Amino acid sequence: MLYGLASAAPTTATWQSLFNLYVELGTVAGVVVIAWLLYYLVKYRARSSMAAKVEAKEETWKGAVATLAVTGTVLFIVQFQTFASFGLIVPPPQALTSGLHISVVGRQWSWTFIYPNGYSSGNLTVPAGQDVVLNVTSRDVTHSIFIPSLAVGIDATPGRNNVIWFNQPQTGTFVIRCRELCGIGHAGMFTKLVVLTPSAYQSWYSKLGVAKA
Ligand SMILES: [Cu+2]
Repeated sequence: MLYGLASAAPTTATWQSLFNLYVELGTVAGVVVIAWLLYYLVKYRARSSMAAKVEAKEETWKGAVATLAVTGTVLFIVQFQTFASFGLIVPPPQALTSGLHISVVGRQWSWTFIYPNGYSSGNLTVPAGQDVVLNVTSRDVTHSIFIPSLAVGIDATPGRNNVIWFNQPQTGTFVIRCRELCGIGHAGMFTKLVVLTPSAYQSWYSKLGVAKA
């Protein structure tokens, strides 16, 4: 729990473990590189003898080979997780067939959520424990919808329909914000996700005024 993720949803946990792995590898790489620098700083401190200069020149090649080896090893390790993570944002078949589909339109500087019955709102309200599929686009410039505590987000691109999904098992209220700099009102482009119990959601949804077609 590095920055307080609220959700126990499976995709959120996977993102968190991926994030933790990158932090751990980055920490190891940082410690190795800085220790190496300090070692060389002492070992090859200014000396005037020719033998020391020749030795330093030979060591440069060793350093280059070692750097490539470390970089290659780290890339080899992270490629598996990186490629696996690409599949995380793709909704599984059951989410596409039986999930709650909501259209999301970004504009400077607000979000609109359109429900299956045509009702639209500036907030997102969903039932807990259900797959929610967001079909995201933009009316003007590129935005990016982001729910930090669920580790869910995708770009809102004009002329495109980008799909993201989540399943939040617990009720609560979460911040939704834009994470793509989109103009002078960008910082204020946030709203809320309200996760209700399934029965509370049903009674909320059944009372909605349906927008005129
Ligand atoms: Cu924006």
